Amino acid sequence: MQLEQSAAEAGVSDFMQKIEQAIGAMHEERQSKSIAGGKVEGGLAEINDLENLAVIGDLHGDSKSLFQILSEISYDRFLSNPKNKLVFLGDYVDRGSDSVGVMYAVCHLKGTCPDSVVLMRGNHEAPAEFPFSSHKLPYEIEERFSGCGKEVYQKLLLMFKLLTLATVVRQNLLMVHGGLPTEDAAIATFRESIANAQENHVRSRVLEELLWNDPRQIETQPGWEMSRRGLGRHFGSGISRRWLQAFGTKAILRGHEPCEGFRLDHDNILMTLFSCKEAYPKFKAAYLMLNAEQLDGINDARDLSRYVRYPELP
Ligand SMILES: [Mn+2]
Repeated sequence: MQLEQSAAEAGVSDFMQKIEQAIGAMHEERQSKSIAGGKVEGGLAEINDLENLAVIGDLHGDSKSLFQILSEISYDRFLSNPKNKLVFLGDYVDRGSDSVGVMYAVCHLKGTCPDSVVLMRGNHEAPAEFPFSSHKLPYEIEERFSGCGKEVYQKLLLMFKLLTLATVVRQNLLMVHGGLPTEDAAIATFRESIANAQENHVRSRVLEELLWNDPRQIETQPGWEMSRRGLGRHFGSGISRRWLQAFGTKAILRGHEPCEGFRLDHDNILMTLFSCKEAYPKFKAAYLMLNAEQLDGINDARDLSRYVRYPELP
């Protein structure tokens, strides 16, 4: 694959250019408040008019999984139709060996096919004010582009601010990276709280919760508990139900936790999808591929699991 080779060989100026093109595309989307078939308000994308949907979960620097999935969905043809959407759930970097290659590729896809690609934000693309331990991206960049690491990383931080925080498709599917925010005020103002989460992240927990939360079985009030991750919270099925009701959607799709390709929680209204293999050899990589008719037919996340595919990895 040409893209795979370019990602492996790119020099610093080529890489910087890809990041700038992705920034330009995402900036334009926020200015015009639109993407083909839908609307964009800050960190929230809502897409109604759609033909096919593909979703890729956490990659964590696993460019082999990424290029295998891209080849299986025939990405050139898939992305040439602006009514098709390839959505990434975030966590492109860290843990695996090729964060730079993955970032190069996803920036290229967003830069060249802005209407068919949605890049969501993971906790590994968090603002610099969220210190967390496993962030080796800055070192990997410096290793590859010695002497230019700082400059490249600063540019990536600018790009991270523009990544999508929640994507709603056909009023059926609500996608986030980690989980749903637990506070009543965030749920009451659901569209605005997500749209403005990046801008409000110092005084509100919404961004942190979208990026870090995990679904758990929690029966007791207030329906959430602190997370052992140090950031974010565990949320119960009551919180999931309230968000589904707010958006009028039927299922929640998120990444953030390794699993056997996918996992169902909260009485099958929530699916976790994971797409990387390299850093988690004991788990499975998977992705999702379905058309609008199939999406319209789902009643919960269990129905979505029919459309989970496993990339043929060595
Ligand atoms: Mn994550």
